[in-house]
Amino acid sequence: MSDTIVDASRAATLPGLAELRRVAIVPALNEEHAVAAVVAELRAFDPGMDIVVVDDGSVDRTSAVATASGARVLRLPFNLGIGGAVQTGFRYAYEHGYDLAVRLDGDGQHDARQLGIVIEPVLRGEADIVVGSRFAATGQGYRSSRTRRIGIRLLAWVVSRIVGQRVTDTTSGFQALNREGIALFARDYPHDYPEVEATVMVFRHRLRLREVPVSMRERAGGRSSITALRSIYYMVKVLLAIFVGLFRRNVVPQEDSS
Ligand SMILES: Nc1nc2c(ncn2[C@@H]2O[C@H](COP(=O)(O)OP(=O)(O)OP(=O)(O)O)[C@@H](O)[C@H]2O)c(=O)[nH]1
Ligand SMILES: [Mg+2]
Repeated sequence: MSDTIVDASRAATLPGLAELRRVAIVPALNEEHAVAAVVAELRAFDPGMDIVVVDDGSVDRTSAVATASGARVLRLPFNLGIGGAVQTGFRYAYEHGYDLAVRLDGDGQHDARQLGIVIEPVLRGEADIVVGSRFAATGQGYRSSRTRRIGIRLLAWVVSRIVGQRVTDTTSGFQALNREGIALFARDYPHDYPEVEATVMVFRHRLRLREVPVSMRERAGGRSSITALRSIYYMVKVLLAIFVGLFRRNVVPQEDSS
């Protein structure tokens, strides 16, 4: 791991962060074996960051484990899917007046020690949304199945063309957002397989997106939702959604006065 990652591994080293109201949003579906470690890592990174686990209709002990580890748990009455779960987190962040939100998965694949790298461009006012990318770094990237890698590359290529900026990882759920980013996603967030469409949405609303290189861990346990067949379904569906989305009218979110 590089020095930069070590240096930024604790929030205390980030100037200006302590003054912000900040929250971590952690979507979790049946992550009873992973979620406690995620909460502990977040706490170790930044004891002043609130942690919200969105339990997306789990049938295991995810809520109980997350509560016991000290997180606030928003328990959805049934499975909304990742988009609905994440948007619930952003609505919470927006309504509770948070200045900064980070989002990371409840399965432990995102390493909270790398949050410093993801948060920094937001703190410096250089981006509204920062995405931790597995493919932005040169050299050895993230290893995942061949179909999935090809799919991710193709989506990144299409999205880069549409938005006019190079993006390498349109499916990453490892992110940091300022108030404008939180407001956008609180109001409008795609469903089903949301991250790709969300990336396009960010540009269409003229928010600034920046990628930073991160490494991600392999899934520790549980079952991946994405099989080879689903990868293909995902690709077709997301590409269609992007093209349909191009014809949608833009709704630029205003600060809510209600
Ligand atoms: N698959 C899935 N995940 C959900 C849902 N709701 C919340 N999540 C959480 O969203 C996060 C990302 O989902 P994953 O299935 O890990 O997706 P992924 O990381 O792209 O895929 P893997 O590499 O297989 O882990 C995890 O923390 C899930 O627990 C849902 O309805 N479906
Ligand atoms: Mg995962």
